[in-house]
Amino acid sequence: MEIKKPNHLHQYHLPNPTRIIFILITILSHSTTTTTTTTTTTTTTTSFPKPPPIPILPLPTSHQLSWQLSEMALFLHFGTNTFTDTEWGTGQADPSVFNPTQLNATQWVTVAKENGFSRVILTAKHHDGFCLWPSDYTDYCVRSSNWRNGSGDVVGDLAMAARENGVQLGLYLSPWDRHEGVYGKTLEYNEYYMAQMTELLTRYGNVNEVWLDGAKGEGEKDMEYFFENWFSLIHQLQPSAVIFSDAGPDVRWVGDEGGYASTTCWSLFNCSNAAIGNTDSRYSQGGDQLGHDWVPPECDVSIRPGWFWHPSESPKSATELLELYYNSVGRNCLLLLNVPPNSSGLISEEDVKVLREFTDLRRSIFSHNLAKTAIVSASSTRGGYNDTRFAARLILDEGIFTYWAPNKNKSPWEIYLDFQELVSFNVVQIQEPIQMGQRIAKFHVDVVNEDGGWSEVFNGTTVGYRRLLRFQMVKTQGLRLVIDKARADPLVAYLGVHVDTVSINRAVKCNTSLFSNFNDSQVLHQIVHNHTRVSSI
Ligand code: FUL
Repeated sequence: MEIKKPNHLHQYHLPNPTRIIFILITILSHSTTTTTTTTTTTTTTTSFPKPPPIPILPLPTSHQLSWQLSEMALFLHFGTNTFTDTEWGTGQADPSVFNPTQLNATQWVTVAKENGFSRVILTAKHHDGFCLWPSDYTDYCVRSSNWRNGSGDVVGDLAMAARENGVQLGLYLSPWDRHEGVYGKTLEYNEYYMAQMTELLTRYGNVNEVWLDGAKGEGEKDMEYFFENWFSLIHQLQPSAVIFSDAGPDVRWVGDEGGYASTTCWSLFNCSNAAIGNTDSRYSQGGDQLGHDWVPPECDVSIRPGWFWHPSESPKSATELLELYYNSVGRNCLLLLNVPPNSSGLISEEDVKVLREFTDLRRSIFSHNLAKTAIVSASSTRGGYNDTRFAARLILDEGIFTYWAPNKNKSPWEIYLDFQELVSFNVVQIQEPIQMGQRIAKFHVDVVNEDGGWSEVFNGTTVGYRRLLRFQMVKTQGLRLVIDKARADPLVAYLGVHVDTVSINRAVKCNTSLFSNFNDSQVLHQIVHNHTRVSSI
C-alpha cells in the first residue's frame, strides 16, 4: 500500500481528531501529575521518583534472560553418522570410522561468532551412543577411534575454543542410546546416563545449556528416565545452565523442526501440561497465556535437509535463513540453527558463505532504524511527562533494560512516531522488557494516511522479547503502535522501523503473496518431525 503525502504536509501536525485526543490525554496526564506533586509537597516524599511498575509473574530467571538475549545459537550435529551418511546411527558403527583429519573447533566457533550466534551446542552423544569425549563409562567413544590416535576430545576442543572466543557452550546428551547394553534397564541406564552427564558438566568449565531430546524409535526398549533427578543434577553442577526439553524446565521445544514459531507465542507455559517425548505440539508452539511457568521456546532447524552432514546435501539459501529468522527470533524465540561439520571436521565453505550472506541481509535491514530521527510521544507516561525514566523516547534505545511505561491504568496505550517527513518502510520491530513479565496480548500498528487519519497496516497478539512485523511497503509521515490488550499495564522497550527489499523480491520471485497473511490470524504451517517420534518412554 502506498500512502501518498498528505495534501498539506502539516496536516499531520494540525489537530485531526486523533491528535486532539492525544493532546487532551497529554494535558490531563500532565495535570494529574502536577496535582499529585502539589498534594505531596506537604509530605517528605516529593523528591522520590516514581518506582518502576510491579513485574507481572511469571518472570524469567537471570539464566533464561541471558539465554534469550543470545538470540541465535549454532547447533553442531557431529559423530559417527557424519562418516556413515546416516541420521539415526544404529549404534553398531565401528568407532574407527570416526576420523576427522582436519577437525578445528575454533573454525566452528569463529563461524558462529562472526555471524551473530553467541552460543554453540554440540551433540556430545547422539542416539547411536558414540561419545565425542573420552568417557570412563564406555569404550564407544573417541578413545576407540583412530582420530588423534584415540587421544582426542571433541567436547574439550569445543569448550576451549568457545571459552577463548567468548561464546557460550551447550551440550546435547541423547537419552535414547542404541549402543549401550544397559539401555532398557531403568535403574542401570539412569545411573549410566547421570554418570556421563556428571563427566560433561564437571570436566569442561561453564556449560550454559543442556539439550535433552525426546526422540526414540518405534518398538525400542521400554524404560523410564528419571527426569527429576537429571534436572536436579544439572542445576546443581551447572547452576547457570538452562535445560531444554519438550517440557522445559527452563526452555521448551517450539513443537516443530521447521524453524517456525506460532505468531501467538507466549513464554508462559505449564510444565505440568507437557511430557518429554509426548507433547502436544500446538501447546508448545503457542505457549499459554495463563501459564504459571516461564519456559520460552527454542526453534531448532537445520541449514541442510538432514541434521548430520551428508555429501549429497546443500545448505538453504540466505533468503530462506532470513525467513527462518523472521519466524523464530521475530516471534519471541531463540533460533537454534544446525550447521553440521563435515567429515573433514570443518564447517563446509558453502555453508559459511550462506551464513555470511544471511548476516549481510540482517545488517542491511536492521542496522538502520528510521524511528531514530522521529519525534516520539505516547498517550501517557508513568510519573508524568517530566519523568524521563519511563519516557516514550526510551523506545529508541537499543536493548530491553530501558522502557516506556504508561500511567497506571491509563489506557489507551499508544506510542506515536512523527517522522517529520515522508518515509517508506515495510518492517516494524517491537520489544517488551521481558524481565518485567510478558504483557502484550493484542496490538495493532497504524500509519497516517493521505487524509491525515490512521490506516492499519498490521495487527497481532503477542510481542515478547522481539516481534518482527512485515507488511506491504508504506509511505507515510507518522506511525502509531496501539496496544489493545495486555495482562498488565504494557511496557515497550524498543520500536524499530526498517526497510526490507529482500522479502519483497523473494515474494515477487516465488509469486507468493507473502504479506497478505502476515497477521496473527494466520494458521501455522506445521512441520512436526522426529523430535517426538517416540513409542513410550
Ligand atoms: C531429533 C533427533 O531425533 C534428531 O536426530 C536431531 O538430533 C534433532 C535435533 O532432534 O529429535
